[in-house]
Amino acid sequence: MSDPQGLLTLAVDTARAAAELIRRQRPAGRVKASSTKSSATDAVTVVDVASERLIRARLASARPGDGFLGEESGVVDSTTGITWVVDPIDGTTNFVYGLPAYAVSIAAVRADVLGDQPETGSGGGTVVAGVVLDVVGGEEFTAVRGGGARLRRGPDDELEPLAAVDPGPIEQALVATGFGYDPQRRAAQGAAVAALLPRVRDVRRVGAASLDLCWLAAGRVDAYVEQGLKPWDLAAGGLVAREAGAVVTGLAGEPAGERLVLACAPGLYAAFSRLVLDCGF
Ligand code: LIP
Repeated sequence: MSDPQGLLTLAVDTARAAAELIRRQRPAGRVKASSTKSSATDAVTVVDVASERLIRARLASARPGDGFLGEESGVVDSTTGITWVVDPIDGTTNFVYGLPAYAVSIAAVRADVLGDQPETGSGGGTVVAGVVLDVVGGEEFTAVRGGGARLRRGPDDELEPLAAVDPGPIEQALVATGFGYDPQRRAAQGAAVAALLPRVRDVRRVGAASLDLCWLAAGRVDAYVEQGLKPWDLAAGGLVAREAGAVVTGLAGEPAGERLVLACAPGLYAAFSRLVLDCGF
């Protein structure tokens, strides 16, 4: 078993290498999707695949026997008790269009056989270290379980601690959200967000869950809610948000997962969770 700090150092080095590959391989203009997955808009590019291949190779070389769960290449069970949960480009649609909001997300999860979602308790794992690296802006959000969350704004900058900000009333909250790729699910999510919009300050739809969660940790939004997240969208950013003091959970005491992720500062949780239920998420 490795110490969380050692796992984090490996994750950060690997994320930096992947981000460099993504920057180098992204052509100017719009990127052509090489295939789609769950729907005609759920794009995959050759750079997604190349990034995940690099991440997988580096982690396997450094820690043979670890498990791996990646968005583009599926799952390998662990023989070491550690599984890596990886989104090689979180915010793929932004990457395709050249919108500067996409990240490499790498998390180390302590589990022999990973359940459907880390932190679910249903055979799931415990996220012990994670990094979310904003490929365009260069910001690195990191956390180890029980060790707090930090932000390095650039390669020459110091690490600064992160703390989710306790905002005022829910009516003043800036809420981040997102939508799945399934058209039917999007219709329901759109209706829920339409009901939410007049009852909060405003809504932001960035397109990368890992960045949404890290920006919550940095106080750039007050709350986040989304349905349909996969383990690789949630694992690293969820740890960063938790370690920055945010509540990251599902509805009615369920763990955060595909059904719903709700995240906010503790002082906002009662009002926000009531509002989320009331709006029909
Ligand atoms: C994205 C998520 C985002 C969601 C998008 C998409 P991907 O992940 O990070 O929160 O709203 O629809 O699922 O597919 O870019 O890795």
